[in-house]
Amino acid sequence: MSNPTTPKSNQMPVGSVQCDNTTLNLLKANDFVAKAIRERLKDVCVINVCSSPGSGKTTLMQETGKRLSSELNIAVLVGDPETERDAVRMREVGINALQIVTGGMCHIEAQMVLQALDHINLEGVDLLFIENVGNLLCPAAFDLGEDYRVTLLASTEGDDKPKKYPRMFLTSELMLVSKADLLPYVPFSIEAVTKDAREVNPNLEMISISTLNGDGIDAWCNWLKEKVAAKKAVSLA
Ligand SMILES: Nc1nc2c(ncn2[C@@H]2O[C@H](COP(=O)(O)OP(=O)(O)OP(=O)(O)O)[C@@H](O)[C@H]2O)c(=O)[nH]1
Ligand SMILES: [Mg+2]
Repeated sequence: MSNPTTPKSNQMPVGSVQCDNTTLNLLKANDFVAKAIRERLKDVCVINVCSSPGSGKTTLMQETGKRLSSELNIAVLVGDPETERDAVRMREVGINALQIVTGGMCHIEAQMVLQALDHINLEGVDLLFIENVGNLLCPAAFDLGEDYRVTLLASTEGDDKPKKYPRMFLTSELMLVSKADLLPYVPFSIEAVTKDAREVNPNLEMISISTLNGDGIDAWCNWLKEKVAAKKAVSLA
């Protein structure tokens, strides 16, 4: 579970120095709102789902909803620069979903989540996914009050991404290598990507998944159930 005393905005790759700048001050304001979200969602396990555009976030949420809705009450906030298409896709499979249209912005900010919370019914919800805008850069800096950050990296994107976009992988608890069904057809090494990602973040967990043939989906669902149970145990303590 992410530690609220070390904001994601302040975590830097090993061997780099953090400079004081305007953006950093804005991020400190974002961290303040993220803290308010954590206070408000004490009983809900919140997962911030990040990736490049098209890596399979919405498809995975749909599949997860289908598999877990009999056990867990799931809701989704989904961010996109334009359109409500992803929220519509979630609702088509019976998931309680609300679209955050960022108006062209390349990430979700905590204040957008805080506003959205007033427009979605979270009564009895165990698990709230926040599908971030497709982007491996900006979303990394914005704490959304989540308990866990999960980053998808599709096999079609290349296995060099963790070192090129380190902050995303540094600030995530889990990396999902998605579209694993395509691994036989693309030059992508699970060993290489895991090695690079763990050099960036030694604590990063990894599961390889495919929504097409079901590989890794049980492991992913078990991971989620564990995290929901852990959050409930903390909130009841
Ligand atoms: N081969 C394969 N294709 C997949 C898999 N998961 C998703 N896709 C396809 O990848 C495309 C993008 O999937 P989405 O779920 O829309 O991706 P996304 O990350 O939500 O995209 P944005 O919200 O636009 O960032 C769709 O055509 C999916 O059918 C998978 O496991 N294997
Ligand atoms: Mg999507």
